Amino acid sequence: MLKTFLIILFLIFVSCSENIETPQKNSDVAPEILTLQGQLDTQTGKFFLQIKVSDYDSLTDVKTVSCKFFQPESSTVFGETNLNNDGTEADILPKDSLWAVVLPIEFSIKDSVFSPSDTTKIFYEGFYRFEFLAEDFSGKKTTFLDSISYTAGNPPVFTGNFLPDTIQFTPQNGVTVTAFYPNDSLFVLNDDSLLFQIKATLSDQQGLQNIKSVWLTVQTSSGNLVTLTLDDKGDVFKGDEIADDGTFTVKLLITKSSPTFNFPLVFYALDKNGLAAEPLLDTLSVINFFNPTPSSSPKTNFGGIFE
Ligand SMILES: [Ca+2]
Ligand SMILES: [Ca+2]
Ligand SMILES: [Ca+2]
Repeated sequence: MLKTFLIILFLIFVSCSENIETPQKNSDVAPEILTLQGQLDTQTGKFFLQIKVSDYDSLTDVKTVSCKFFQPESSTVFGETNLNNDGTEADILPKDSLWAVVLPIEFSIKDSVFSPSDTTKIFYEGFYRFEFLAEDFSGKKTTFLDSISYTAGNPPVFTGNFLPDTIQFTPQNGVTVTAFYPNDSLFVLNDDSLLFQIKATLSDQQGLQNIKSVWLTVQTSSGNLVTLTLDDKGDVFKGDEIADDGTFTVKLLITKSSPTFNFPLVFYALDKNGLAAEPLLDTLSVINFFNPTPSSSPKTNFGGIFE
């Protein structure tokens, strides 16, 4: 009798101490999804997602967090993935309230543009939509819908350019090179070659640092297309006087071997979001008394600029 009483007393004690140390799990409460943070890294094309999930019982009661993802303007599920909370990849700390994942590059990338210096990615603009599902160990589920907007901004704009209108080689005192610049300025040199600058000025609503590359093409008299990069790095060799001022420059040499020809020039620019400026067209006229006719067939020394 006493023994039975002691056992009952012991059982009451054990059940009471359990109640004190671990509160009764309320399995009627589903996890709660709180805040979505996300960002498209336009350098790598990676789309980071991080979501805050809480659970009334405890953080460790959240079993899985997954999400379906949709491209802008699309109602078709592009993909579905689990988010991590183990402190690996995009997740910073393990077993906290933040779950994270990196979505595949194919999700956000629309196209790639090749410029002379590198490859730029173009991404879908608009609202990327996400449908989250969190489930706890008692099988309670919560869904949460949210979106992240991405806009690429505005393309760069050419605000001006500067180069000679005409370069002339004449047999005076040996060879005289004359460069006729816009606004009637003249540059005269007694030599058989001329080193001159080509400049382009640009603006971008996202700031000059948003401009990624500026280049021009020169069409030779035989139809070849030569590409030249313009710099805004204060590179003296390229003739750029001030770095990061929006004036992009290249320095070129022209010699009396150049044919008489109106060389078509096209200026191009691309920003870091892959947006292209409206191309700027110009012409450089070469009048050469030593070489009066343009070449009729492609030159063998392919790569010359004014040939
Ligand atoms: Ca975490
Ligand atoms: Ca821009
Ligand atoms: Ca500059």
